[in-house]
Amino acid sequence: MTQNNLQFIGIEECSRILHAATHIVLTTHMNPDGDAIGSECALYAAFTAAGKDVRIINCDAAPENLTFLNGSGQVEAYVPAMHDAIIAGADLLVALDFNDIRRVRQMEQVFRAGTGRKLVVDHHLDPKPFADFYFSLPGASSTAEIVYDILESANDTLSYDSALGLYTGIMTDTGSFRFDRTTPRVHRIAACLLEAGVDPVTTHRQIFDDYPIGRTQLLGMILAGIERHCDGRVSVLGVTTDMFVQTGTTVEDVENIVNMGLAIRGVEATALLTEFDGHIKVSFRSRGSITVNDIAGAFGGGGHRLAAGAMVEGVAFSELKERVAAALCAAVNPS
Ligand SMILES: [Mn+2]
Repeated sequence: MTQNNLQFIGIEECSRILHAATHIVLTTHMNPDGDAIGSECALYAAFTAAGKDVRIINCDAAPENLTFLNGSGQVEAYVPAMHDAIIAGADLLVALDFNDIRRVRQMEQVFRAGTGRKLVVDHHLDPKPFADFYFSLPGASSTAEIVYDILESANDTLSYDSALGLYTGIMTDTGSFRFDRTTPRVHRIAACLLEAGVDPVTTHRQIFDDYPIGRTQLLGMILAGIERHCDGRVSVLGVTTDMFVQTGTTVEDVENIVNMGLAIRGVEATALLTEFDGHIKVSFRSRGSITVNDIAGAFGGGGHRLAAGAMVEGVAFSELKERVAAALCAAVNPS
């Protein structure tokens, strides 16, 4: 099926493409999250077991709270001199958990130049042209759910290492099984992953309850500065570089904090602005009355209906905060 000239494929063809490859490079988006790293680790375990040469090359290193994943030690942060030849020589490049090549930042050129087949496996809306094949399921809870389907369709026994990565991806992208695409099927898959040996208590603790003190101090600063707009229907949170310096934290420590903006009675939509590396990341969340992927699109980004984001450069932090608040207010309160 083609749409906007993109080649959309189903699970059988996706599996055929994966199984036909011998030298595979897996990659994912900047600031990788549990779904990104978990999906990579799951595929890494399955395909190395099948005798393939697999490398995980990302534009950013794995966050510290995901280094317990078996396979996360294989995640390599992109260095041109080390990795350009490997990417150029791969017969398959797999883009996991993103659908816009700008999301790999400094790896964009080498990815585009690669002569291997390029396959997107993803669950975000509005894929952009840069790959040969798109296995795109915007209704899926997570990329890990899609990877589960791929591995299951091969009828191989799911290894513990794969199961741990998939559980991590599904759990983190569903906000610990509470976001809107937490379907009966998601719980059935989770059950299979527990049967494969995953310990849900330890896994959740390793990801969410093992932060350095600075993260909690940063959270305090962010929450102290919360703004409410249009009669409390919109909230906006902000993190500046200065706050990272004061608490000894990094952008990794902001993961999931945006959801706290929605935890307030009456709030329908929220945004979190994060200033780092000379740009500002804006994360949008909606409780359901409005969709935020189009709002993120107006700022040059995209994502899901209820969770989306954008990277903005060249706008002052306070000005962008006002613009974001205005865009959310206009959406919840259309004139
Ligand atoms: Mn995801």
